[in-house]
Amino acid sequence: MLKKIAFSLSIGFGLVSVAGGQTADQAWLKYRPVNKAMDVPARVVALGRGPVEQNAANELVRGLHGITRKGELARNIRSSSVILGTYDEFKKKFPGWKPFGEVIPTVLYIHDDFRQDVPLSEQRPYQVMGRFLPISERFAIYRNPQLNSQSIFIEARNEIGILHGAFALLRIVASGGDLPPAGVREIPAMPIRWTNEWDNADGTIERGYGGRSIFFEGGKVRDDLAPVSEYARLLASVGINGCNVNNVNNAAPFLEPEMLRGLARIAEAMRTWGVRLAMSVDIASPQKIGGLATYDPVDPAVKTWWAAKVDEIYKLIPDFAGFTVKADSEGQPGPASYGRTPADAANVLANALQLHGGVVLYRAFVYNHHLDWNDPKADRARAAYDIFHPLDGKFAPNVIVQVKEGPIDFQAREPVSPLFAGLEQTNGAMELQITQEYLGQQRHLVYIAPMWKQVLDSALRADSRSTPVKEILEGKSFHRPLGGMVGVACVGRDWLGSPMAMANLYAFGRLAWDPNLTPEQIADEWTKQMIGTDPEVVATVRKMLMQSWPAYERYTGPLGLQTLTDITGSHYGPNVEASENNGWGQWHRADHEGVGMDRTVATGTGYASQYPPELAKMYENAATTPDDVLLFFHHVPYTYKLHDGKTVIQYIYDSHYQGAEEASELGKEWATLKGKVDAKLFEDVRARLEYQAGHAIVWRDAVVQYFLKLSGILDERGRARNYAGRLEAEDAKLSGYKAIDVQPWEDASRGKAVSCPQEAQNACSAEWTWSGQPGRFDIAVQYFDLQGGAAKYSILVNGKSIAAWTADDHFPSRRPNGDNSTRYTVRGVDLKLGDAIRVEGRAEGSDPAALDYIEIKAPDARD
Ligand code: GCW
Repeated sequence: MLKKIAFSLSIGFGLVSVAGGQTADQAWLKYRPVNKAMDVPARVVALGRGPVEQNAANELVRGLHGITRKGELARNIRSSSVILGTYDEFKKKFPGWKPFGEVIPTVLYIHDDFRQDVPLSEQRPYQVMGRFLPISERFAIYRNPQLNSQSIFIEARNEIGILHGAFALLRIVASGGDLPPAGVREIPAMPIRWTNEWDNADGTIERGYGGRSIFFEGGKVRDDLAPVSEYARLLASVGINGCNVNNVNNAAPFLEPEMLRGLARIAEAMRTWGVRLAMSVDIASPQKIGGLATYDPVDPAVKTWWAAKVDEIYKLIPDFAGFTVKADSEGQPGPASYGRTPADAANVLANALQLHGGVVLYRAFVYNHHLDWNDPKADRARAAYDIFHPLDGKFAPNVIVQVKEGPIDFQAREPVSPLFAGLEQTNGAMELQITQEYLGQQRHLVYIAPMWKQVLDSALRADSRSTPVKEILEGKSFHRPLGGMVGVACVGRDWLGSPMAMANLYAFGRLAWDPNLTPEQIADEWTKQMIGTDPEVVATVRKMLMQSWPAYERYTGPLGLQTLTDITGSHYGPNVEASENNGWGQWHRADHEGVGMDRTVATGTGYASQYPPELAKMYENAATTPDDVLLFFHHVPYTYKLHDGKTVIQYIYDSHYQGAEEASELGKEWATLKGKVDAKLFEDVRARLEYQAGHAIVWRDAVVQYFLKLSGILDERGRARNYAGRLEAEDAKLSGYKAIDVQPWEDASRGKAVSCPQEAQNACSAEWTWSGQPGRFDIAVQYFDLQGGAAKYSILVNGKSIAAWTADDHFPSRRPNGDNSTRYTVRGVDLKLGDAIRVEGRAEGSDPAALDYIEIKAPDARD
């Protein structure tokens, strides 16, 4: 203990997190001891005194101390040490020293004026980009036999590179790995590696599922910004170098002077972690908060207003990274109000920022959400390309067009946006969603890295060349200096709200740093740091993570149908028709005959033609369109045969059954790790996976019974609407409970459930008599857990209670439906002929203890 105190004093911060505080070690920076850790010197020497370098040294000491139980900050290189420094510092300390294998990225050569002997910050006309060039973030880690073979050098051009190097070394040590004999040399693939947070000034977070904002509360920046520093530490550990902290919607108040002073504090909290602050701005700000009569971007007064505002920001935040803009989209004002283009708007901001070295991330998520759904040519997917492709070459050099990875909106599967290939003379960044808005909102385990990786590797074949998306973003394909990846994270005071979801934040940073990493590699790295280095744990978690996205796609919306969820509401549970008959344009056009959106040139919206010729040709024809996006491009009859000969309708049935089965596998795999992982984590993840398995059944049954009714075509395997062991609540002997029609109908088994009305004094019951074989069974109770109260349920056999629970979760929606339909399973119940099985429900508040069915099945293998 004494040692611990001495240690923490010597490095200036506590080892143990403050009780109740939000810390990076709740995520993957745990720095736990590992078996046979690599041999690292205990002494850490920073050659320079700069704040980022000092921070890197402190982090190394903290990490090494945790993992190897030794680690101290030292001033002199007496014995073997880990030595950190910039090139200049190494040169001074070790005469004759040369950088270890310096590599200049190819993209730099595109600037005729790039000179290796001139500091990056002084290079013009791309001065603005100097701050963003990946080369300023490169690092090398190696043992230098000429100087001291026991020592490890971490060298970089700039301090920020040293920080990346320190984290890279810690990652190796924490994973139980070793430094390769040839050392490690890394340079990030892309300059822009940012997260976007959709935090509002009042402390709420749009599409956030991990609690309230760590940045804002009550219209102001929070007093306690310790969690912000911890977040920046997490981001830095995976190479993220920018964070936009406020929502792209409702951004105007953030430019008010008091808020800017608060933002300066946030920037300060992140600065020593090399994470630069960016903010979202409302294009109408000159009018909304500036008192001007207009916000027309080409109006001289508007230009002057922005220039002055930007000056004000840089006085407070000298390393401010830039603006993100959502305009002319989903109700946000934009240049279209004045007949101006996105380029007009972006360039006004860019010109103001250019003087200070800032950039504009202008979002291509611009579309009309009042489309006419009766118009077969209307297509939201077309919008980004239709609007931005004609503007290619018209954006200022420090503008980056931020394009969502697919043409719609973060669905479980979309084709890659054609706009990546449609901007050859414009910088492009890809926007991904780390927060799982459409992917189970962190209640479902969905590891998204495999999807991102597919997108990054997608060959768009622009100009009939090899132009995978990752090379476009890296700037290689079209020689663009500024590109990258932006991840919408929406972390809150409970990080992402689920421990396993942190794998996505981790993976995002790692892929933006190096898109050639595989999702499996990243899963292993994360698991070793977050959960444990035991090979069985690593292999099992990797398997679970890798299964999770395909499973989710199968039980929600396969074949490119998109996530068949409540599009105008929660974006969570199943609601197949919600996307139809409204202007939002996420249509799948399912009718009695067939399903899918015709986006061909010949008979549809023509979207397919936005791709470079080879892909356009492939997507134009259903026979050459990959099955997994078939219904995104084509409207086909249910009997249309996929590449393996299966019909579309049978695929829909099979996929949902398979996906739900795979979701239940996840829980079984995790169960094998009992005793091998932290007990609290084990129970937390176990409960979540059990919920997910139940909710996957809700999804399965909803989509399957919907398409069965619509198509009238039976499931060849007889499963659709034949539920073995299921006893419907509406068929039970009811006391107090009344049958209700659930909306949408497909969210309840056979469309009906029972609900406990007020006149029943809140106490109701449903009873069934067991008429099957005697034996031991699992009994699943499917009920609706509404947020307006904590209803109580119990299940009794012959009057004897066998389980009781409270429905006190906070699911979306206030009506019983697929958002809140939940399964509780009692395992190992003995039943004999004639036994009375009763579920009692006690309503509370506006939660009427609604009940869908019970299902009696052979015991699950996991027990
Ligand atoms: O997917 C939609 C979300 C909105 C979001 C919007 C966007 C911030 O449902 O919540 O608004 O995308 O990306 O701008």
